[in-house]
Amino acid sequence: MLARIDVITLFPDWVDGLKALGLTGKALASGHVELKTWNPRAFTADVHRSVDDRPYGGGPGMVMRPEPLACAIEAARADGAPAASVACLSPQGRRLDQDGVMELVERNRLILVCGRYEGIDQRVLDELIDEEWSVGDYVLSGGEPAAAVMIDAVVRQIPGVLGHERSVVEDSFADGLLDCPHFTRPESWRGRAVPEVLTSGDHARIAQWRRAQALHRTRRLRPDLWSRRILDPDDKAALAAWPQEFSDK
Ligand code: 4GN
Repeated sequence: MLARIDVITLFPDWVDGLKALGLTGKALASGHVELKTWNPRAFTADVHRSVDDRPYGGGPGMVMRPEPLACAIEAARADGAPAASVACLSPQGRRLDQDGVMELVERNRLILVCGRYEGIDQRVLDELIDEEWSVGDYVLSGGEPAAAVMIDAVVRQIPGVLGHERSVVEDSFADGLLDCPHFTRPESWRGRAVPEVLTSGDHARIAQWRRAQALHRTRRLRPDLWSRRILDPDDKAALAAWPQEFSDK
């Protein structure tokens, strides 16, 4: 189970911010997982502490210099228990989904490398990076926001991190489905009533309604997920109990 995350970054504030905020902050403060940042700038030897340089072959922008980055990765790797791999966040990476999150949380340690500028020198990737992950098909100006997304998704799966243990299993995607709708007081708000079933106190019926809603939403909004779903007995029971909710209204 994940106990430690190391992030190699020129902007440690991006990642250290996670320690102060919300659920990730609580998980880090309570010692469920340790988060440590390593700044390549601290591994520079020149007077200007430069971490980037002009690209061979010309062109716009700068490239991260290999040596400070490599030294930061190696320092992180040498500190503490061995990590199975070093990962980099990039648009070329494996697309992160809930299955990927569950794989990552099983590891004892994650080392995440955040690139900046036009990119990382390819030789560092070849020499020291074992895997690449992407949080979606778009370009960010640095790997930090992608790392923050990955860290948040992973940390909330560590047992004991969520106050309500049930919330994790009932989450969107825990079961390959989108989440059901949620309601709180008042029972009527701006002329909109809470679905009657939710105030019925019939917990089995409520669970079936929620499942039918999740199935309906997934079919309507995410046909890609829907086409891969094999309806299990609970799905079929929910659909049989709530045919109107599932039909397209
Ligand atoms: C990750 C990193 C997008 C993602 C990134 C993503 C920084 N953009 N989709 N940008 O997960 C040059 C050096 C681009 C690293 C990279």
